[in-house]
Amino acid sequence: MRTPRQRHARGPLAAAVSGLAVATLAVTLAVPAAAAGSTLQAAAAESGRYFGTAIAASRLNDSTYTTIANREFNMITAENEMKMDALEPSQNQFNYTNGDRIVNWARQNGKQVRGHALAWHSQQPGWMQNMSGTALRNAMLNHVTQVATYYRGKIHSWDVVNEAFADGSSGARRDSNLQRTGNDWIEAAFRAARAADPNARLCYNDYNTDNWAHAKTQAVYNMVRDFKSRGVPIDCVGFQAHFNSGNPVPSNYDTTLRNFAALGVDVQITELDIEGSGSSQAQQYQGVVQACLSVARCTGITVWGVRDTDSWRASGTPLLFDGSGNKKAAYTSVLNALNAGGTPVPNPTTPAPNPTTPAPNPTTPVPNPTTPVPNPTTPPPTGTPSCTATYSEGQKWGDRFNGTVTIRATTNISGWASTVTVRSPQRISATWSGTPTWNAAGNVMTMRPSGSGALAAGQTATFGFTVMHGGNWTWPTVSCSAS
Ligand code: 9MR
Repeated sequence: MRTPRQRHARGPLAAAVSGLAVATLAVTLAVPAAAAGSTLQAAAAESGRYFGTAIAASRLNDSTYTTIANREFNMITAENEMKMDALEPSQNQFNYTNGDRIVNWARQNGKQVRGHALAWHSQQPGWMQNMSGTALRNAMLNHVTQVATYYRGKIHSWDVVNEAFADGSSGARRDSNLQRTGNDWIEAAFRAARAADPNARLCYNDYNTDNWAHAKTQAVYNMVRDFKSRGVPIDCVGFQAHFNSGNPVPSNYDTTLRNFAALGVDVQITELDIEGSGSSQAQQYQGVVQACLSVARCTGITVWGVRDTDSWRASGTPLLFDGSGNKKAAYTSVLNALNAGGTPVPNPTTPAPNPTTPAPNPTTPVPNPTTPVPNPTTPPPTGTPSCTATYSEGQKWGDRFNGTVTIRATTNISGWASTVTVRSPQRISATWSGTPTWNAAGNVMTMRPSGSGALAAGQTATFGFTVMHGGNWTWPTVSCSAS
């Protein structure tokens, strides 16, 4: 199958336009070519998917950590801070401090949030562990309602119920205080979550459900099928995907994902980590990414931490960055697999973007009009900072399209800002690989680099965005100014 990039390969016109662009100082051109994504989020977005990570609030003041997280990922899960014990330490007294730190960090950086987790047998606050019967059922439903209401509008997907099935060959529900309140506790939690936040995708999330032949996988499948047939509000199934030598990536992983998706739910890989190192680890990561990319309703992948040293299984070095923040072989294999393209996520199965991208802020100053615009008729004195901006068309869907902008430094520059202007009724609903600000009308985005914007002459940087087109397919105009 041809990838989106192959479909939009450069033609003679594009080559000619590109030549012009290099000779021009500030360009507002549209070139039908897409560069391979140079970050995980950019590469995943080419096929309409997200790429996420778990974040720990305690590490948000570690700049190596936040730099990688901001650059590579556009979906954020709180590793522990939005669990029941964290949010409701005393009954009906909620503490959102650390959950908010993560949600706010994500939103301020233009990222979406997976909520984890509303109801779970584990990490319950002490007061809940000792409850049973109707009192526990009501306490659980109150927790679901309160938390989903508090975060309403900010959550892409909620893990509504986590890990409710037993391991092994029984195919039974896991015994727990919640299960003992009655077999319908899971659907009750889903209905409460839907009522509290009708726009969040509602997921069932579990581990050891990757191999299609396993009894636990079949049991979850049967529950989801039953929920769909009875109208229980479930939108997605999360596959945690914690792998190691005793629990390897199954060769039938794509079958599992495809069969669940065929029930009419999205599937997401929600906590991916694979113990190991080197090419063996890299190959297994590649297999997981390829499995997701082969299933249209596999809408995104989240790894369970940033660096190996951040992992709950640190000794197994299961993540994509080493303890110093260097990219591992596994990183490269994931990036390459994403860039190889896959089945695009079709429009109807993707949630409308929640307003998790910071809304255009009328108090944010518009791009500074006093910044001198390079004069295109006069060649600049050698050394005057300058850059070009080139638009490339990306994946298209019924309601939206992706675009990327390549910034090329034509001199050595210490920073850049690029404006992207969309036309009514278009609006930009998501961005990656940069920090956006907006004009008051919301139609002009100024994108600045998230880290240093320094580029040597000839070097490039890329950022991307999604446009909800509202029927207007006109390409945005883009320009660049350098300092
Ligand atoms: O990574 C989390 C670790 O920091 C916690 O100590 C642990 C406590 O249960 O939970 C870990 O995250 C788990 C996730 O919430 C659910 N799936 C399994 C994850 C790894 O244990």
